[in-house]
Amino acid sequence: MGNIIFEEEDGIEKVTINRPKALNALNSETLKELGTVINDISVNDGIKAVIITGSGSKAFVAGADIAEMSTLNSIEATNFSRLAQNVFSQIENLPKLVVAAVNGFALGGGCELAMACDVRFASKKAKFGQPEVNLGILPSFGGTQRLPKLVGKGIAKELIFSTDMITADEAYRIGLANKVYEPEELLVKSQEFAEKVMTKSPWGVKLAKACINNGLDVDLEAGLKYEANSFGLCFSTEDQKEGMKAFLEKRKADFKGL
Ligand code: CO8
Repeated sequence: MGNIIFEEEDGIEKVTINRPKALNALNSETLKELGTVINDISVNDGIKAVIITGSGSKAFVAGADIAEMSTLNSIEATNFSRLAQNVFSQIENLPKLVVAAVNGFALGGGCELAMACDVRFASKKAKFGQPEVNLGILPSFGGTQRLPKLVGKGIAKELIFSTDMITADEAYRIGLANKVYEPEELLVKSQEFAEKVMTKSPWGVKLAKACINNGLDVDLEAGLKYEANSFGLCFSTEDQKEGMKAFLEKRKADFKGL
């Protein structure tokens, strides 16, 4: 596992994309390693939250690896896109919180990786952009689908067509970044957010996440049905009993995720 560093502390797994010499660009080897790490996290109940970041101070991820892509034929390119799409969908659908701690350039596939996470916390030094049309390609790690859902169709088209790189403050203004922090605060704040979410009901969080994700892909009626069924499911959990009992007893709930 040479391109990904993963370390767990108190239930939070920090996953660092580690190819600093290539500004953490995603080649197929790195994507496969990331897929393995995410798969392991998905079946490890001891890990309650994930923070994804980039190695070094310059880049989160500066995109898909252009050197590797330059050699691909059409079929290989489709497979490369599917590989990343599958890994990113796995991240998006992990039944636990995933924070993108965007510490520098989040370009192309890097911006797309950040968008597959639940929230994006940005360092003041971060830069976001989708520069693919400069290279004669288009965003294909989910960018044409996730960016409009986050910032709206018009702004997504503006960013993708112009390839403009935007600052963290601008990303915050358009709703791409949730928060902007001083570079040295970024990981601490990401961790604090994860710790806060970890005090909540794991069932509540994971079902709400699934409802939000699924709801964006279906019509309102189907989304509402999914929400009502998920709500019903809560009532078969100990979390729901503990949460309501704790409220009535005027104490803090102690959720076990059961
Ligand atoms: N891929 C490969 N290598 C990269 C990448 C990348 N995306 N980005 C940077 N590097 C490498 C550089 O080649 C350089 O290597 P070397 O030192 O060996 O020459 C090293 O990282 C440092 O980069 P720079 O010297 O360029 O650093 P600067 O500070 O001058 O510039 C930038 C930083 C502005 C981030 C610049 O590196 C840059 O523009 N990078 C490319 C950004 C980009 O276009 N990203 C989008 C890539 S396309 C993509 O992500 C498509 C996803 C969907 C594809 C679907 C495929 C089928």
